[in-house]
Amino acid sequence: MTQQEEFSAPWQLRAAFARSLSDMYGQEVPAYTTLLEVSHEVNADVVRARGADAERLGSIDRVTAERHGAIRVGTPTEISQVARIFGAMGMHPVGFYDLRDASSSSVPVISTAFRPIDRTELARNPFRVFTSMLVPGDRRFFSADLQQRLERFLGARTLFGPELLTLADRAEADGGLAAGDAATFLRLATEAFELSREPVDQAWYRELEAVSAVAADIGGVPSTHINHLTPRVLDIDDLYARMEARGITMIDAIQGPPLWEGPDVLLRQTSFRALAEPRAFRTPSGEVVQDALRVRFGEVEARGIALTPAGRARYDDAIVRGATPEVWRATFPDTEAGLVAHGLGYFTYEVSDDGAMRREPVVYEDFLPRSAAGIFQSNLTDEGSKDADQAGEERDADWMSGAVGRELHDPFDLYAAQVAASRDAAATRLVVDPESLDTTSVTTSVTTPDSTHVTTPTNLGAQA
Ligand code: OOG
Ligand code: NI
Repeated sequence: MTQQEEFSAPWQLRAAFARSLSDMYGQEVPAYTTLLEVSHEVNADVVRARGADAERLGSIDRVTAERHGAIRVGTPTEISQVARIFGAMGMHPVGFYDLRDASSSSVPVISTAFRPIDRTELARNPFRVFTSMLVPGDRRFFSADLQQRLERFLGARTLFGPELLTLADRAEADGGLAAGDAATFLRLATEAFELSREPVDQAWYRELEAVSAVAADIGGVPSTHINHLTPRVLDIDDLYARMEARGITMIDAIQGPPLWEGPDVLLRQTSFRALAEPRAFRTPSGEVVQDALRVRFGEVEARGIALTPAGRARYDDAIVRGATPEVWRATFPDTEAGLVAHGLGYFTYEVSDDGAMRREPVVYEDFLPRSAAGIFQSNLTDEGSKDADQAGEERDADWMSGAVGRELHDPFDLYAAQVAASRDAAATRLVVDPESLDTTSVTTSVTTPDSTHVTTPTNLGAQA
């Protein structure tokens, strides 16, 4: 094969980067490898037990390769560089999360997620990275003096070298990279997220840690690292039990919706506790000593149906009342048809060859601030300090978009556009006006769109 033929498209860079990061993280955090093994066992068992129905929210190939990563940076310059690196892989900033208010302990960050945004790209590889950025100007956490020293420290470091950024820009401009450049790009991008072995300035790290362990993890060291890499499972309750049976201590709960008999919505997540990893520290007298830090953990998630703003409002309300099956029964219909009837979930429509219209749930591709805060919080060894009497610094999606230097996509808009596109295509197929498309008469498929359909007619079929 010639070099020319070995050109890597953005999705290929994304898939290769997710694999390379996963290999690196498995070497750094062996418990992650156990988590992957158990996830694969659980998924294989679910597919055996439930057959095609197990693939309703994504093919088993997609789910097996599916990961989300979490990274944390310090400044607008750094997050704009992150955006260039992920832009090369066809990943765009989606959503705004303010974790400063979502957590009771000290988590002084705001976040977005970089991910593919169109349907075919998501199906090819849905790799996403939850990316958080410090807010050093927030007086609830940092004094003016500490802010100044923190910003000076962050301003003086380089997380991503010029070669990596040049290759990222080239990939984005050219729609991919030739073989040699792709290999270099993937190597440099992976290295940028390895845990540094350089001794950490002890006094500086501990000073920040007293304010917030997250602030120390971000601004206490001159490099960044992947914080966790999360596989997707089809049965998270089963996974939780199997991990504990293997002697790995999990956090107390599964975050998000409870286990219940109705449709899975949004996202359920859990994790194993951050492990003590050996790290070298340089003491104020210049001596290098060995100590340990607990910052990196292993998370796993199960994904459900994306909710509309109305569905999300119900979710937000239900979650504060306690994520119990009773609360869920009082809040959500127990069938997909019920979610549709009440306008709570997103579903696409497709016309099959026999003219019948099928409805497919749209999988939730994003994150939840409360769960994210719960995951951050459950893995902190210390609450840190937060002065709730101080005014917080205003931050919103527009501010984040400016920092990232790109449009920040709204998750609801992306889901709604996907639904609208499917309705237009279905209407065209049926030669009707999209407005008059009757989506109440559908066939509920129990398989993925690209496999053979076993269908349960719920109504009359085609509207021709
Ligand atoms: C990010 C925590 C949020 C999730 O899955 O909700 C997150 C972090 O720990 O940096 O990854
Ligand atoms: Ni996560």
